[in-house]
Amino acid sequence: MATQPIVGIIMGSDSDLPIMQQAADMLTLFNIPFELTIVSAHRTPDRMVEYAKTAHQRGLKVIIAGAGGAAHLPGMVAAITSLPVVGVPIKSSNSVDGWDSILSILQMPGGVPVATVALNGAKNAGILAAQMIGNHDATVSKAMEAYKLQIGNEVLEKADKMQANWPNQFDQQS
Ligand code: RP5
Repeated sequence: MATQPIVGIIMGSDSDLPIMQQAADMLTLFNIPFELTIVSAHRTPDRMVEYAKTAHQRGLKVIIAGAGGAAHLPGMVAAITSLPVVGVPIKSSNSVDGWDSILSILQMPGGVPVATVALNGAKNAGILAAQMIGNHDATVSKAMEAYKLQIGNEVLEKADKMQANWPNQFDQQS
């Protein structure tokens, strides 16, 4: 496994880490080297610009950016870099109800997309980034196929257990 980070995980505050950690966990599962740090659009704007400007030349292929409330980090990073940006809306202490974070990240103008996952959906952000990497990495792609099979099998096992308790409710085995 290469040790040079190819995915950047950034977040507006350390208070976002319990959610953003889930993206890191998925990248770890797929053996994808990543870096992880705090970059705040509002509190460290120069650091944000520097991070986004240098991300490509530093070898990153995808950026996962999470923020809550007036969540400008993913969109502003996407405005600066040519890399794909996956945005994670976070329900934070300054969120009204989470919709503020979602809409701040989702409703980007034409020309500057952010691939926005669900509220607190950092797990899916990690998987989406891994899928992007898998386009050019057969090992990651195979691991992704195995992961999909595994989560499907987990559902089938649960269905079998449910069937045991409710035997006459559904008899299809697929
Ligand atoms: C956002 O404000 C951060 O991304 C975080 O979700 C939220 C609250 O930040 P803290 O006040 O906890 O540092 O910029």
